[in-house]
Amino acid sequence: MVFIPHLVDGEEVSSLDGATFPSIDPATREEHATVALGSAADADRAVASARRAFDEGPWPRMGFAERGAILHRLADLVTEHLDELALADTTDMGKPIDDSRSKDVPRTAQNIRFFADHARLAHGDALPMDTGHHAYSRFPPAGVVAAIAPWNFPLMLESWKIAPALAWGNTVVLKPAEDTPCSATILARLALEAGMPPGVLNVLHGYGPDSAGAALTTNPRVDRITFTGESNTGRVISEAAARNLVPVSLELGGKGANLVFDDAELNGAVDWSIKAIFTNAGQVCLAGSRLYVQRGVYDEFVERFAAAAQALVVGDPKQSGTQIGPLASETHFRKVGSFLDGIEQHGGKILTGGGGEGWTVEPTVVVDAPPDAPVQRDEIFGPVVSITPFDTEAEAVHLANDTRYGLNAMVFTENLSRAHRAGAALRAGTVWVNCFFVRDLRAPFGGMGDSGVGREGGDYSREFFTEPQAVVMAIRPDRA
Ligand code: TXE
Repeated sequence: MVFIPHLVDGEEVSSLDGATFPSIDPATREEHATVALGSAADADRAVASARRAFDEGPWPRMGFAERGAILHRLADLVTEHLDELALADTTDMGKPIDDSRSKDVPRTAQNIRFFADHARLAHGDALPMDTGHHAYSRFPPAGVVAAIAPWNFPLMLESWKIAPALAWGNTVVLKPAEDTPCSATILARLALEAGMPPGVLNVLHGYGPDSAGAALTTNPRVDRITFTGESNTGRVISEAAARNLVPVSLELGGKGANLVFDDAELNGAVDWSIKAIFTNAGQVCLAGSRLYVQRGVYDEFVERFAAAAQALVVGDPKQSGTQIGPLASETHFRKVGSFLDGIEQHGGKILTGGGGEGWTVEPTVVVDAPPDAPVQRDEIFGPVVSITPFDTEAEAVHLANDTRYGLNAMVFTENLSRAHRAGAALRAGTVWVNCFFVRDLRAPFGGMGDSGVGREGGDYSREFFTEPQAVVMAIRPDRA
């Protein structure tokens, strides 16, 4: 059995009390690794290491080019270890291996490179003042960052947090989700190999509430908390952060609305809508789980969409060609199952799917669900979509905005004015028109309402991971 240690101050270590927990492969439902189970004392040790590396170590004092070179070497190593990293995430949480290989790991390397370059090339304000002064801005690092990560895109989302934090000169304690510990430890080993000084990137394994995760959020020596996960967890973390007056960035759940108008190019709309809900078995905060289709194309769209859903390859996630693997854990499988059990009782009709073997749920298409049914309101985080017809643009926008979430929305139309109009009326952090999932890493990413607080990406990440400083200088008159 593989042992997955913490990584603290450049050393691979067990928990102080020797405790461990199992990591379960959801495809086999068997333990595939034994993981160090962090306690509050382990969290303190990891924060102390990051604190030392920040207060005394070379990392925050290096130039951007020097730090950037180490980050680029890390990205090179991530690419060299693509197979190992992809298999780690797939084994931990059941993501199809093709996706791990072609999306998660390459995007991890891309995140690291992007933020290394972004920090090196960024510029601030230079403000000549009328008063004989000159003001300019600086962006010193914030300090020690606690990064608490989810299990749905383990490595990719971890890199989305730690890359900007590191590029701007912070030190980090990363707590991966308990369901997906393996790739983070590999990444931290690669960071050392790339030349990152000990203590700059620490990895702490363990659970959230009353454990390692909570201990990180209450530690007064932490300067920033970045979290992705459940909305209610976000509330708890936000309260803990408020006590220490620590800025917190929360990327939480979603209930993405996907609007397909009569004039949409239907092949593309079907294709993107399938990807929007069934990628990663729907375990995506951005999932397009509420599909609204204009009446004129409703019947044809539903028929083609259901056929495409049935054609997806469900099976062994380690097998190339599989498009839908098992859900990430037994707990999550049971949660999705309880939503499925309630669909018909709440007035919905399952057109296709609903079953599955082991912890797998087949792509499930629901119609006729009333607006207040749980399938329309709650984040299921599984391969389950509800389709609802609409008549007018105003009605579609109203339905889309009738949610406590506000992470993302999609619009499929060939009408340029409608695309802009509807896009502007949608309360969502990201609006995709005739596409899905496409990202420019400079753009703001985040949500409103129950979907989170703050934005990440490009300058937005800089804002969060630094302490922007104004310097005002008096320019002395020439006395000569
Ligand atoms: O999330 P949690 P879970 C949603 C999705 C899913 C649900 C539950 O709906 O079904 O959340 O997933 C750590 N202090 N999303 O239970 O509990 C925890 O250890 C500090 C949406 O996995 O939020 C893990 O590392 N840390 C989503 C991380 O928080 C705490 C991604 C996420 O766990 C903590 C994942 C605490 N009190 C789930 N409690 C998205 N937005 O993409 C937990 N943690």
